[in-house]
Amino acid sequence: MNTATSSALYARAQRHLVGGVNSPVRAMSSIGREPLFIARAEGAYVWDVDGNRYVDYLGTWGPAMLGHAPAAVIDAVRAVLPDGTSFGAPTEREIVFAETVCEAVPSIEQLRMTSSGSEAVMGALRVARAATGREAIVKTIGGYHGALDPLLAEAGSGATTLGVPNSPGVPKGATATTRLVPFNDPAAARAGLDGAAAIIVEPVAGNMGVVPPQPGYLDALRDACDATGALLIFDEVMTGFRVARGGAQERYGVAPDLTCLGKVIGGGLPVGAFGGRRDIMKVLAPEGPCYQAGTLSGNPLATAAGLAAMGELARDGVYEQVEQTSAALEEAIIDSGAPVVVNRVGAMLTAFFTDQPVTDYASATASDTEAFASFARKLIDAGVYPPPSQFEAWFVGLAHHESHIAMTRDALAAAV
Ligand code: KE4
Repeated sequence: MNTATSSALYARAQRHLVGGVNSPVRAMSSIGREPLFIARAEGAYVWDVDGNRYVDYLGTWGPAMLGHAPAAVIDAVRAVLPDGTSFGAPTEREIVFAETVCEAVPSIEQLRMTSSGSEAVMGALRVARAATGREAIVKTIGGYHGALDPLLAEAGSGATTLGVPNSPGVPKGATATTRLVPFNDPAAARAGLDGAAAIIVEPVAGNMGVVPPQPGYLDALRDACDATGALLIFDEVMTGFRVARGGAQERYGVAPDLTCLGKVIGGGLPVGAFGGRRDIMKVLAPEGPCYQAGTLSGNPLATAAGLAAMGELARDGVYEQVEQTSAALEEAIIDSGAPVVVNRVGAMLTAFFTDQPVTDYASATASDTEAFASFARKLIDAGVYPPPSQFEAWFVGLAHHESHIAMTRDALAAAV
């Protein structure tokens, strides 16, 4: 692929944008190449600024469940654009948005909208701490929930589960009440939950690569929270409206106390939301004393885009369709002969360059990241755009069809 224009833009971008990007993973450093600058996207494709077309499985890190620039979303935003872009006041569409989410995710009785998944997680943690009067938060090793101080934590040295910052600039105090336990380890979670406010978990891990919950794991977390009075928080920013219309909680039949959403529910515009039981959410200002706020929360364009996306995802057969296409992609990767283990849940999957089952962060990080990097670079050169990291998910959407899987088979053969 000739990517000279991307390269020139990358050089220029680095003058005034740190690292040339507005989010680190976009820099493609973990696959050892310069980032592609994208000119436009439509359906299953993205085009870079050099005019190269790629079958896209990055899916803008999850939002593109309908594919790119779906007519329903474009038309919905175009229709409301002339009415203004932000009012800083309540609108009817925010009510419809909240009703739509609560209908799709019954464990959410009341919600608060934000402009990103990270902000939704920040709000959920604060509500959990305010509602329980407790401070400790349990998270899983390898779980990613956004760039917020309390959760930019890793396990301290020795047997302790107490968090220490995993980034400069995160104060020790911010992670001092964070406890780290391995994903898919119910006993560790139960032990960590004594006296805790909550556990936050990606019910299907996506940020260590895709790691499904082992049978009974989510139920065990539910029971452990009931036994300790801690709250169960499902971070469904990635899984929400993706692994089922009602998210992982619908797919696995486990109801959390609080849920965080983002990505798909915004149709590609900046949206996040957190919500849950009314008796918990009532602590939130202005009803209660627990503070949370956002200038653009519930933005009129974002709610229009999100409602259009969720509306399309209410059609009969959409989740069966995306399940079939995702299974076909999984099969194509396995058929390619690449030395990988594929984990998939619905329309999200990861091909790990390892020969062992991947069930947690430790087994995920045993993967050969150099092999993945080489594979990803070759896929890009062959016109397929995978997530530029071994520890991210490939996203399938409604715009992927058999023809795209066929193109992907060819690219996989070239990459292998
Ligand atoms: P945002 O603040 O990026 O909207 O959401 C944070 C977040 C929260 N929870 C989960 C489960 C998430 O996956 C994310 C964001 N995911 C990353 C990578 N998978 C987004 C990509 C990026 O950081 O640029």
